[in-house]
Amino acid sequence: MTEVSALQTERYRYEPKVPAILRQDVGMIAVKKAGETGGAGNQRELQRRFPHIYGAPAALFKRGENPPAKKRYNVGVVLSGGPAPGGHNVIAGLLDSLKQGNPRSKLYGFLNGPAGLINCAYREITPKILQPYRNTGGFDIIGSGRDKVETPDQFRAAAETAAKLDLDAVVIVGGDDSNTNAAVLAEHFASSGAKTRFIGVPKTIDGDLKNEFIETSFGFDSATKVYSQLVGNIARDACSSRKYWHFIKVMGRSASHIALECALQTQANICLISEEVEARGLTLAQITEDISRAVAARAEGGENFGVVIIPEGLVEFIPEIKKLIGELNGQMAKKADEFNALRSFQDKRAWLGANLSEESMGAFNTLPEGIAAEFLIDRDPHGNVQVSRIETERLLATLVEQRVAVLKKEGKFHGNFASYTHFFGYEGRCGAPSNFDADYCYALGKTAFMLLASGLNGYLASVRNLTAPPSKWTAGGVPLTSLMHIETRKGEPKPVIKKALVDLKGPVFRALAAKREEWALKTSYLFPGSPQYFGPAGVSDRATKTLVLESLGAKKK
Ligand code: FBP
Repeated sequence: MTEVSALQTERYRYEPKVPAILRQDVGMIAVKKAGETGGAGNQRELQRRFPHIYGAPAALFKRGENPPAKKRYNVGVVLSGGPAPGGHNVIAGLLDSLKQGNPRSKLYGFLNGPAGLINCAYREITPKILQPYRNTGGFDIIGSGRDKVETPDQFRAAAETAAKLDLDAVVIVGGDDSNTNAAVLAEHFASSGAKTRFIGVPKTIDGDLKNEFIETSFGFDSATKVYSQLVGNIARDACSSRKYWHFIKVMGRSASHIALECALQTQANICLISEEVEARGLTLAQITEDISRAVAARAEGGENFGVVIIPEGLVEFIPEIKKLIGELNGQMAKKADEFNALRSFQDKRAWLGANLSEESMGAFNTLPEGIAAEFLIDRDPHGNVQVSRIETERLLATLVEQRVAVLKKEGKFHGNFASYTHFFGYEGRCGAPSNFDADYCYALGKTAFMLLASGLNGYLASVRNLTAPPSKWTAGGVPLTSLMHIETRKGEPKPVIKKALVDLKGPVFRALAAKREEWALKTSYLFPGSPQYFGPAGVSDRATKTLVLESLGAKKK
């Protein structure tokens, strides 16, 4: 037998806590309509592009007879985008329900994301194959990928795969871009009269796939617990050795939910929130000035150390850099052959001089060369700049160092400044799922099965009431189109799922805003410690501050 760690051995024994409604036999869970839905914007255009799936009602499970759940199904599953803790439990919930409904049903796992569906690359997932993956992190059971499904050839290939395997449904486990794929495929198959239905499952550590029906995406809970532990450990080192400022970038491609959650869990001195930077129109120079002033103020009290949390997506929210990235994305896509033929950074800079506006070229030239080059790295298949590869933490540490040197010369800074930079991203994406994510994901997998077995197409699995004990969680689905709007991607208007960014009027940001001046000056760190899987529920089953504050806020409304 393959050797496994002591924790893994114990986690195999963990039985996810299941919502009461999903504990019934699958044949006894019926669906009721639970409210009309529209889109997140551009309703008419969405209706035009998704005539078969737009405007369907939200669905809620209740006790009742559901004979189709007992039929024999062939189902495919795709794990898509960045890994998130709990993906294997989605498959576990899906497979267990599928087999409970009919032991002859089959589950096919497509390999390496949407590409597996296109290329008909798959493995059948049996209970035996799944067993060693239960309650484990990662997506390694079948791998993941970021391919965008959009060309006629890809649709044709996906249809061939579905026909070959006689698929009744495909479950796509993914974030905003991956669930956009799910919606597009659901519409395409419905319009061609094919029987295969598409169901999405809300995954992303970034926490930005949510609305009134989706309280959180899975993975956010586990990943923020890992990052908060690491930030807390660094904070403890900072106040022990008292000589370094730590600039820590945390993942979250656009939204700052991860940074915000980590700040609330650790009470770090400074936490930048990209959405606020954009709302206040703060330039790079102003951000640098704000941090430098905090550095100088802490030095007055002899505290030549501190912790700054930086959301990964920050650069896309600083007005002059946002404009630069927008122009780069457009030009690099429009003149791809020309740009890709350029070899040296100097050649690329010269090309940009001829293709960018003066303002954007000016912004590009303010960046240190190594970091400027990171802005030119290939876009992902959805046209996004790969912010995890831009060293914003180094950029800010360098600019603050330069600025405090000036303040020193002016007699406005009397301390010392030395910095370290960190990027916490991949450290948290594949950790063992927290109890919350293990339970939530198992329930999402069971929910996905009930949606497809109820004949629904183009729905996202929705499990709610998440701050209550799992037995009280509710389950159902919401049309994918209700989360969509139109955005410019690669210079073209495209229907995509709208990212839920940090709400600056919401309770989570307000909790930070109420304390951040105090935390900047006064060392008041919290040390969350490592994620716990056993022991007091107050520690091991603790929900994120984001979820708790948002659900309290929702109840007050
Ligand atoms: P998803 O939206 O796919 O869940 O992305 C999560 C994420 O971890 C982001 O936080 C990060 O920017 C991105 O993936 C990095 O992706 P990659 O590993 O492909 O570089």
